[in-house]
Amino acid sequence: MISPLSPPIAAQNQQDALSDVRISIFGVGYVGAVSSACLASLGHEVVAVDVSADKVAMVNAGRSPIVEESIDELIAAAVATGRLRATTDVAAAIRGNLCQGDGPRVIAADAPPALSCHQLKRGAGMAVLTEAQKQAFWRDGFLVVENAVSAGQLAALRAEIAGWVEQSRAHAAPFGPPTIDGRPRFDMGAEHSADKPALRRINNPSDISPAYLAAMRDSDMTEMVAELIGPDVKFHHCKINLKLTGAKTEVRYHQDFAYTPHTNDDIVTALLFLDDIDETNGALTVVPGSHKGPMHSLFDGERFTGAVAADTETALLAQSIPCYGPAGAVCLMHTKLAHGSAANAGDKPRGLYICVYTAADAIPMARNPMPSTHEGEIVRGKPARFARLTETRVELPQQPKTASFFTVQGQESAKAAE
Ligand SMILES: O=C(O)CCC(=O)C(=O)O
Repeated sequence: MISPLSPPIAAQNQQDALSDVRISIFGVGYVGAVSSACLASLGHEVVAVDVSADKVAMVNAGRSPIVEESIDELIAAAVATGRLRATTDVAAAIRGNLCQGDGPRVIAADAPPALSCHQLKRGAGMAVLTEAQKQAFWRDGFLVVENAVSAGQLAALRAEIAGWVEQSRAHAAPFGPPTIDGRPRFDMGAEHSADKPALRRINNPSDISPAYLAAMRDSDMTEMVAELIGPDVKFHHCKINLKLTGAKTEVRYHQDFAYTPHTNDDIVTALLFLDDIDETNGALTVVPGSHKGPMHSLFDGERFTGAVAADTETALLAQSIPCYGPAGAVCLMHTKLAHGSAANAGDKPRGLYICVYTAADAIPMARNPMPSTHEGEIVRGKPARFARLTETRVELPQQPKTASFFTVQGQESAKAAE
């Protein structure tokens, strides 16, 4: 219950001094709605921000989006006096241009935060990545940043995966709505069974899932990529690599550019952690600085193996470091960075949502190994009028025919009984 708002005399002077504080509160859940109502009834000017247009409309109509004693009256009174209003416009709320007067400003968030720190920065027109982070990316060829999608986005992505893993139990071989080049959407390792699913790949989930499409198009991850290779950024393809517990999937060392050569290498592979990743569950490992060259061939003679030669791999592994982080973190990786990963030896799954973005003026020099209905979509800025050429000689990859590159790298898919 909310206590009646009659501040004690001792607090009255302090309240008068603060009565022109302008406050933006993010989220009108229990904490945000109650705080907004109480602070407005104390005389402050409050702008409540929420992603839900319905909640915002309720507050502006003088009604509470939550159930709590007295809150409807407080909100109705605060809205009637003009001290409380609600909006979905994050930027305006942060910049303060919804408030009147020049009093001090406070920005507060509902708990759990309705908006990530990156979203608040974006809303205020600030960069998501710091200069030091950008320099680290160009120096090392990779950067791990936490909270690259909101908590809500992450939950939606994980819920989709759980559903797809369940579906895979009913299949003995790669299945699903085909990709636009006619290959199965879902691929499982040879060890897959109904009891112990080994779903290892979902090709272009953004083609079939609104949650994956939204995370690809409009998340802090997208923004970070734009700050590295933007302002004009184009989507190339995406995939999910899963290593469920007991699965044998590993990723042999390679550089992505050898699969997806373009006229220039302003290309970022963003690997979003769908699970907490540590030393137990097959973390991505990378060789810092390897994006500066050389490019390693993925051919053994005339055969495209999709991986570097064994002795090269040994040398790269000796210089490699792992990328750990909580679910929701992203590893932003330069397209020429050498990387791979071992099998999951632990008891928790490891999922990565992998989105490939290019500068708009990087033009493919080979067919997309995983064509998407969204290929070429401009996710930030505008399309390029000119192609930018920085590459002089590139080895052209072979087009995959099977459900995923794991087969190219020598790891068979599950097979239905004859
Ligand atoms: O799943 C991983 O650990 C790395 C993914 C990767 O290198 C790829 O799919 O190209």
